[in-house]
Amino acid sequence: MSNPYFSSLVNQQADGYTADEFSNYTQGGYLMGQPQRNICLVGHSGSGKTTLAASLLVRSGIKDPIAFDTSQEEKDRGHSIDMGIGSYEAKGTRITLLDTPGGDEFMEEMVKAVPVSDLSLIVLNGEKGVEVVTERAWELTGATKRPTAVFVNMMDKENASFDGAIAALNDHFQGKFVPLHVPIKEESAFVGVVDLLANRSIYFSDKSKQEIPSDLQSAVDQWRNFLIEEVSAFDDDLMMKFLEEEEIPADELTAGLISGVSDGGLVPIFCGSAAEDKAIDVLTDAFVSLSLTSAEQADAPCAAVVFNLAADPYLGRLAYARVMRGTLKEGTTCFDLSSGNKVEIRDLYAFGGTKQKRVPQVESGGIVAIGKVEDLAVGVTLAMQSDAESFPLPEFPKPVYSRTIVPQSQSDVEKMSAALKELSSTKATIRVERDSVTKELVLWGMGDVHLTVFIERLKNRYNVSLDTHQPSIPYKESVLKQATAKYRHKKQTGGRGQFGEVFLRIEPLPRGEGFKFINEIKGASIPGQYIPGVEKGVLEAMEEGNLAKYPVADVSVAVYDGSFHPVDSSELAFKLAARQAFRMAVDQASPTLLEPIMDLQVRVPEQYTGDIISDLNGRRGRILGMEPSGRATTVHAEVPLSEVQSYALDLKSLTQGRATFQMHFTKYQKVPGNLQEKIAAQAREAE
Ligand SMILES: Nc1nc2c(ncn2[C@@H]2O[C@H](COP(=O)(O)OP(=O)(O)OP(=O)(O)O)[C@@H](O)[C@H]2O)c(=O)[nH]1
Ligand SMILES: [Mg+2]
Repeated sequence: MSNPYFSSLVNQQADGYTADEFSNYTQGGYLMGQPQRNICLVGHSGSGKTTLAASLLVRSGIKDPIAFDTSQEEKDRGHSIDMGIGSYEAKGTRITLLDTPGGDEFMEEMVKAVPVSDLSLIVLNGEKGVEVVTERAWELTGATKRPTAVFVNMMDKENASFDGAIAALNDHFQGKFVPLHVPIKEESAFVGVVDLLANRSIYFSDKSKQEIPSDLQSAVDQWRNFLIEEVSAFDDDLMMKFLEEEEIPADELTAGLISGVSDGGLVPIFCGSAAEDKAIDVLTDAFVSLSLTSAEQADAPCAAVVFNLAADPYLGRLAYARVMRGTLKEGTTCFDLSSGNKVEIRDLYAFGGTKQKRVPQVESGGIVAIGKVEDLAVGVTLAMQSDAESFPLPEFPKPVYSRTIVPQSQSDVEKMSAALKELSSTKATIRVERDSVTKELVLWGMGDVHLTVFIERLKNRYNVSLDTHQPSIPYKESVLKQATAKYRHKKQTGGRGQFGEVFLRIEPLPRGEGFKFINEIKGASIPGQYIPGVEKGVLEAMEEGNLAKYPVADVSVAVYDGSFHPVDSSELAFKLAARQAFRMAVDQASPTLLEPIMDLQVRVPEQYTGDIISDLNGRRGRILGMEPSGRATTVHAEVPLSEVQSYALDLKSLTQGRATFQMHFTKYQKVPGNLQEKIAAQAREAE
């Protein structure tokens, strides 16, 4: 799609990207045989993930890493929105960093990044310790026994506390956390760390100095003993040495640690300062040595999982995949295991520090972007064999917050639909749908910030301007009892007249059953050719509504008698008669309004359970059950949609962002009498 945002970027990029450079990469076999480590950075917003990712790239010699927070919306906010991917080389290993946003409404990126990473690094703000999104990150990694490590960042700050962070981790999560560092502070300055594996100090300003400060010695002894004890549990030889109090060399300890981390049992903790580039070299060493990729063979039949989609300003739509098995090669054809469709692998790009590079193939363990593929969805597995095993991603959170979108001008109307389709297809937690009752175009997402960013992006990239408002509630109408009515439509307008008479009986149907039309005419009171006219008239009247102009649902309508005129009757005359008869029958049948009811699962820390339940009661909610899960409780309830349209925002302020919830439409239900009158009056006013 051509648009001003993309073409301006294409021009900028073209300057630094020569054709020679391109062909070099296609010849070079850029990734062949090189060990790969994919590391995702996860954790709460503002803990310093993006700063750390950029510092690591700079450290490796990349001068101007532009891999992270590149979009206008990220620059404006100073927060990540999309997954950022950058890579560098250390000790012959290619390390690919997946930097994820820590905003709770952007959790989708974390769900995509963790499963394709060899190690997840949870970044903590050293002053704040465990925060809300730290908990979400832990659920995805440590709690599922995936290889995980922790980096306590911002140790340069005066109030940062490594001990506090360790205590918070142990307090919140059931993991075997083993510190590998102890920070060294002089006055309040962060000057070095004690490396517990090597049992020596590293000073940032004086590489020759190794002694352990005397005031730290007892803490170091205690943590080193703890480390040896925990690591020994993963290695029988070490256990023997530990029990017999033999000296354990650093390399044996490291080897034990690797097996402890790779099966998710041990979670090493590092500390440093991303902004001041302190103690982050050690992290790179750990990425190389601690995150073992499983024994994947490059010559097995290829399988790769698509974990991310992006609209690249220069290369167009890219599908990011991690090769799980075998080698993904340009020019081959794979199966999309979800749809069964064949997918031609045309352009493959791997990641340098600052730009994507064309490559002929990528071996198992590698992360690659596939160009020129339009129809791939996030989460699909591509494989050479159509019956290969797929690698499913965890379930994404479902959108819970909606706004109606309205184009600002005629030119926005024209551009909107293609732009919406292209942008929303890259995100699993964004959905656009036309409400069948209100006819409004509704944008669904995770919260206000999420949707605001999406709408800004439509403006910045596609020059589409949209206004938003709270969606109207798609009420429906129905009846509570049986009633009958008859109507004769008769018109004499000179020439041929119109005549049709219809007797209708209306009855309520069980909720959700919609509409049933029954023809009970026996004999010739209404000739067969006019019956479709009767049904059409009923359907039109149902669509128009009666009480408050909402569509009528869950009714059965029988035509049981009538009369006709041999010359003046027509399908149209019977349609008009049926429309009127239907309205009259509804008036007699206790008409009622129905409202959409949502099924809600709210997961809250225990201390908020009482508040959540009384709040839901205040929203006309019906509590269906409560289930403890760890230190949280899941409250299950049914609540009318009109009461939870801004629940995503309200729940955040009720619980300081500590709760999460899922919500989906479950059924229509009668609106209580007092409210029904109010809604009907509003609908009449709006006309
Ligand atoms: N003093 C100090 N500040 C830091 C450090 N690391 C990051 N910061 C600052 O903290 C702020 C947030 O850093 P980011 O790297 O954007 O945080 P993030 O985790 O990527 O945040 P999200 O993208 O919102 O999830 C920035 O102003 C950084 O400069 C650190 O080690 N020390
Ligand atoms: Mg960030």
